Amino acid sequence: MHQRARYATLSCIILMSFVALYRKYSSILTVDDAQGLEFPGLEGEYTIMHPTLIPDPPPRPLPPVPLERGSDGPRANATFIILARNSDLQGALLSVRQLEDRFNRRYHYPYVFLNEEEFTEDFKRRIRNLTPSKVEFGLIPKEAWFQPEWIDAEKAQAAMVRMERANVKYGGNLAYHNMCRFNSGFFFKHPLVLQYEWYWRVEPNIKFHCDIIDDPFMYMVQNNKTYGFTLSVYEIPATIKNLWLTVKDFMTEYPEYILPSSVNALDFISNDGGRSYNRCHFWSNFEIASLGFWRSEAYTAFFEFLDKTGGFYYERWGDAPVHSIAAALMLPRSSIHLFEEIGYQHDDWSHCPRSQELWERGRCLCTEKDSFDYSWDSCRPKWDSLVATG
Ligand SMILES: Nc1nc2c(ncn2[C@@H]2O[C@H](COP(=O)(O)OP(=O)(O)O)[C@@H](O)[C@H]2O)c(=O)[nH]1
Ligand SMILES: *[C@@H]1O[C@H](CO)[C@@H](O)[C@H](O)[C@H]1NC(C)=O
Ligand SMILES: *[C@@H]1O[C@H](CO)[C@@H](O)[C@H](O)[C@H]1NC(C)=O
Ligand SMILES: [Mg+2]
Repeated sequence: MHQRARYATLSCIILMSFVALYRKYSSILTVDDAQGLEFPGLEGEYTIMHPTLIPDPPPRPLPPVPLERGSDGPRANATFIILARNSDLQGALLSVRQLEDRFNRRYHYPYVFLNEEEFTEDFKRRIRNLTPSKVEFGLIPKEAWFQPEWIDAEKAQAAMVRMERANVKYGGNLAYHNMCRFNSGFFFKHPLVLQYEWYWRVEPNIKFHCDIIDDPFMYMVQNNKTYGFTLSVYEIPATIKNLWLTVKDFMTEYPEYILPSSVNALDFISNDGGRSYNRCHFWSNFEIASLGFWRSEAYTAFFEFLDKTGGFYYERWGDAPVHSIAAALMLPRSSIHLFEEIGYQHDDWSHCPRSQELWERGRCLCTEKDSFDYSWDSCRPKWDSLVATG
């Protein structure tokens, strides 16, 4: 009995399955049913099969983004500055293309490319092809780039060999030393750069993760900001052995250029009120800043004081700690700005906006997981606590 009941149930299920399958597919098996839709004006000639219509999901409400923001409105007296070699062409193209797509197609700020050699015609042609903006290509004067005569060449060479052996990043690369000195003391004096008040430093091969909807230059102008950054990191100790000692000598000699520590950003770069440097610096591969600050009497004195010690060659001082130390000592902290909304990547280091609102508004490619901001060698927590103390 049990056996028969089981067979009966099983047969029943199989039969019902066939019925269900037939009902499901009979409509597409029957050609007659499919002859529904006709194109007006082509009666009888063309018919199409009923498509299986999958309705679109309801549109996700998007934050209001003024897509053509920037088409009018005021512009800052500003430019992009890209230092590059001819061999950096591919990376420069990628950077400019992203900058245009994410921001500058709506603003048309100009570009200044700088190089210690002449840019090739191919370089110029391919860059110009990416933007309707004015693009200028400048040659760096020799004295703004190469190791000066008064540097003891043997001592500099020995230092490079020592750093190379000790695996100090770029320590043995003379061009890198030249580049750091140029970016510390000369780029803002180049004739093509003298035409402007503001700059945005861009490197080849960087990434912009998000739409940059509002004009960062106008933000700087309208909010009385002087220096803007996205990433901040700890410097490699072996590159700056005597930098802070030199800075302390400068502070003793020129106290008039140093703001009180209740006003400046000293606490970002020192954990002990200035006795030592904690190696925090704003990463200068991205900078949106005032050229006037670097041209000021205070910064000129600062750069010349550092330069005459030879530290750009006898050590490997980077332009990032040099810029950052000057900004932290000589500017009110309120005039230094973190561009949280600008998703940015340099090599493996990435900044991605944390807030959901900014992330959606910028249609960012990155996610918070990619962000370097709160990893162990980021100075972002230091910056946060400085801002929190007001
Ligand atoms: N013209 C020129 N540009 C250089 C030279 N070395 C570096 N640069 C540029 O200087 C910037 C920093 O160099 P990079 O190699 O990215 O150094 P990093 O960012 O410190 O790792 C980039 O914009 C490079 O294209 C050089 O010898 N000549
Ligand atoms: C922009 O700034 C530079 C440098 O200060 C100045 O020489 C130039 O006249 C300014 N241009 C405009 C359009 O205001
Ligand atoms: C703007 O900043 C400068 C220093 O960068 C400061 O001297 C000046 O008082 C500030 N002005 C306003 C209106 O905040
Ligand atoms: Mg770089």
